[in-house]
Amino acid sequence: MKPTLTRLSPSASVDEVCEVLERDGGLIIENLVDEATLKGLWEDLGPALDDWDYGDNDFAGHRTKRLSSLFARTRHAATIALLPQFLGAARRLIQRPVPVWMGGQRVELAPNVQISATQVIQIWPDEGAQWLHRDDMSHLRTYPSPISRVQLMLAMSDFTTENGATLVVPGSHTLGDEEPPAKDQAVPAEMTAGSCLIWLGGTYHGGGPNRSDGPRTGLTISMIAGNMRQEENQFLAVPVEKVRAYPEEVQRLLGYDTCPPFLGWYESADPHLVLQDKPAAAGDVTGGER
Ligand SMILES: O=C(O)CCC(=O)C(=O)O
Ligand SMILES: [Fe+2]
Repeated sequence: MKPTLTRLSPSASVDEVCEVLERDGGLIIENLVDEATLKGLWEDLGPALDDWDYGDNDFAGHRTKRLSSLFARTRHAATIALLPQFLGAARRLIQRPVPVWMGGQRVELAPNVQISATQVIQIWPDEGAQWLHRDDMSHLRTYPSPISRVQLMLAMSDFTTENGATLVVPGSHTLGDEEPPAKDQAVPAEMTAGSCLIWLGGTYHGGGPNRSDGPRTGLTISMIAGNMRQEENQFLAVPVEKVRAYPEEVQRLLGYDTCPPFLGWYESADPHLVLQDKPAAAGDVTGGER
């Protein structure tokens, strides 16, 4: 029997989201994003998408447009990254403590989370199905594996079976490395504009084939553990003056943060200091003699 994707309402709690994600590896939250945010995203991203070229390989697609650097292109990217069920679930599932010895002390340290990749993916008519994959293959994860990536796909237009709704294999997040994903178990994440698919880095999925006569547009943001390299280089993607205009939580999610105990330091200090107006001092990060 073909599995299904659980659908939750926008009032779903982080507990519920985590429970379903751990069980199924993916779910849909219907009508999570309001009209005004959707409209703002289209205003900010639509013109660039119109001018954008298609991809040029089998993974990125040949009839698919991919627009990245979203935190440089639209402030609404922050609204999506901060959706409580998405960020809350990512924090809960990724920030799991790991025991280490610090001298004679057994201490538990948990990673922080950070934004990994941001992209609008617009699949045009006659695009074929993308091959099923795990997104955390970019970090060469082997399975079984702790959860290190949680991802969201916002439907900026309706997602249907005909127009290329993301294909998801529920339950595939627990498959071992030697087990290939079962194509016949892939379910299209059909959802209306404003709804979101959330899935784990280990869940097999892929862009669906577009057999309709119009494009399908989705916006994706992934969260990963802070001790992994960001897939999209956010320090190059988002100019620092744009980073400065975001709230501190977003700045830290973009990578201006350390992962416990001290990964990512700059001048032996918290890299967030480069965004603050601090006088240069020894050990400070805002300048001074090196
Ligand atoms: O566009 C989609 O529905 C999914 C695309 C995808 O999974 C990817 O490019 O990694
Ligand atoms: Fe993917």
